[in-house]
Amino acid sequence: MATTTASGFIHGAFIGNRMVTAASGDTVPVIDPANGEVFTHITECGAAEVDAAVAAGRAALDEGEWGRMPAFERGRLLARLSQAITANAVELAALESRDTGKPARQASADITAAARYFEFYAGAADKMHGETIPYLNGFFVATEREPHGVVAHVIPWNYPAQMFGRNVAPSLAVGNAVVVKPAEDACLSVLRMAGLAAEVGFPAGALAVLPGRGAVTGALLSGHHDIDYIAFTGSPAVGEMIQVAAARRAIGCTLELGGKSPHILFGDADLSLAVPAIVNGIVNNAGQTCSAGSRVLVERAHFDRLVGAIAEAFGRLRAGTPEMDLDLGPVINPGQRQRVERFCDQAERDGIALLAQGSIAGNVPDGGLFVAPRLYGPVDPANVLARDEVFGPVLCVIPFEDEAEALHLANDSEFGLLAGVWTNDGGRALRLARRIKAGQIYINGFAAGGGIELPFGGVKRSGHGREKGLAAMHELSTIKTIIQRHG
Ligand code: TAP
Repeated sequence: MATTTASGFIHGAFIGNRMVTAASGDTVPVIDPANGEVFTHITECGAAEVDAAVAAGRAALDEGEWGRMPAFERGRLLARLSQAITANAVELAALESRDTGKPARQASADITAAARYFEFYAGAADKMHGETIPYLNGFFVATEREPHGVVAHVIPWNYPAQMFGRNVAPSLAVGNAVVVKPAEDACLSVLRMAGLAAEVGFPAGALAVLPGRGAVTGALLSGHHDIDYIAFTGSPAVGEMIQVAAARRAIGCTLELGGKSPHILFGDADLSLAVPAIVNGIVNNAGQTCSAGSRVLVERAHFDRLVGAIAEAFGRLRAGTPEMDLDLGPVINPGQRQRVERFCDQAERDGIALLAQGSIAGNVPDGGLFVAPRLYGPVDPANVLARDEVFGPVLCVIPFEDEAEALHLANDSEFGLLAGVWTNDGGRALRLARRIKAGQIYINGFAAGGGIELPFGGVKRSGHGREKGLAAMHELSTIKTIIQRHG
């Protein structure tokens, strides 16, 4: 998926099952977060490429093989793509590590998850049923599920391969033509998987990938007059723009905008389960996870013991290059590192105690974008560290007196994506789970993002709509009602 031109080695866009470079000749440099150096360039798609991708999708639906393909055959193609991703997993994981800085094991797990998305939706493609509806005498009424049409998927840099699977697999499964705008910082695995889709037989136009900056390619795609739906994952600020772009044309959109997800940790919790899950929930992917568990609400009567156990584990964490394969890699770009450091500097100015700090391996390259994981607390619930999404390996602890205060603090956030409840009191856990305002609640477990089968998404400023599971197929399709008079 790359070509050599006068301006160097460039990763092109994927349109109509071919790799093309932008007519403008514009490119964007891509840095390796582990050493801060530019290692390749991507083409930057402009209006010509966005028009071409959307038109190819429209033609694939209206005139091409894709729009006529039976659901079970779509499923077979998805299954073949899943197998191709698995067969190329080593290469894809290496690309993902280079592009994002992820430790090798985490990148490899992400590729496995991407393949699993296609496997899951391959099996589901021909199992979306309509229903019949009793109506007036002399009428037969049935509903059927239809694709929206040409769907724009704007995805972020934190999990490029997983985001590709999470968005593209259900969207293709229901029969949409899909146009993906990956993030400029990390899109190489996405382009490679699009190439694999062509190799396994997806017809031209079913899938396009348009690299480029968000303010250019992303804005052109989300504002395009001929798209039928937008699925967006990223920051609340850009999410608002996407919602406005969708509203202008009265089309639907899904927004997944991150969170400030709490753990509620009671004194009776099994710490052998809770501590590793809480630590991993903020350290995985260097904390750059929308569903990271970034605040821990701790029962005050047991504060020292509970927080001591988390601090001990936090102090052992180590950051390093993908090849070192330690607990976390670098963050994605210099701006992201500055953002995390700003929060830490502010915490120090606010006099918040640093309870534990992990380390950065001594032999990482000088220009690497590494951040040592930090645990702060106790933090005032009104402090910016307790309220804003850091998007880095920074965890804060907040004490609570009782169940009522824990519930209040959990819900005292503009976000509502995930929550974890840690207690051996089953009644208490379920009471809280039912009253916390969030899209996913874990009890005695926590996996940022959770399984492929599990509907996922937020409430409040975390966004709306559901991804993953069969819910994603409902979100990415619409219902048509057919009413027939038969006399
Ligand atoms: P965004 O800037 O929202 O980027 C997400 C996607 O939207 C990328 O593909 C981006 O392209 C694209 N985009 C940017 N501006 C656009 C526009 N005007 N129109 C259409 N698409 C546009 O999020 P990010 O880069 O992932 O993170 C930015 C900040 O948001 C981070 O500092 C992070 O803390 C926070 N945040 C991120 C997330 C997730 S899940 N990523 C969740 C919550 C908060 P380019 O990347 O190529 O510009």
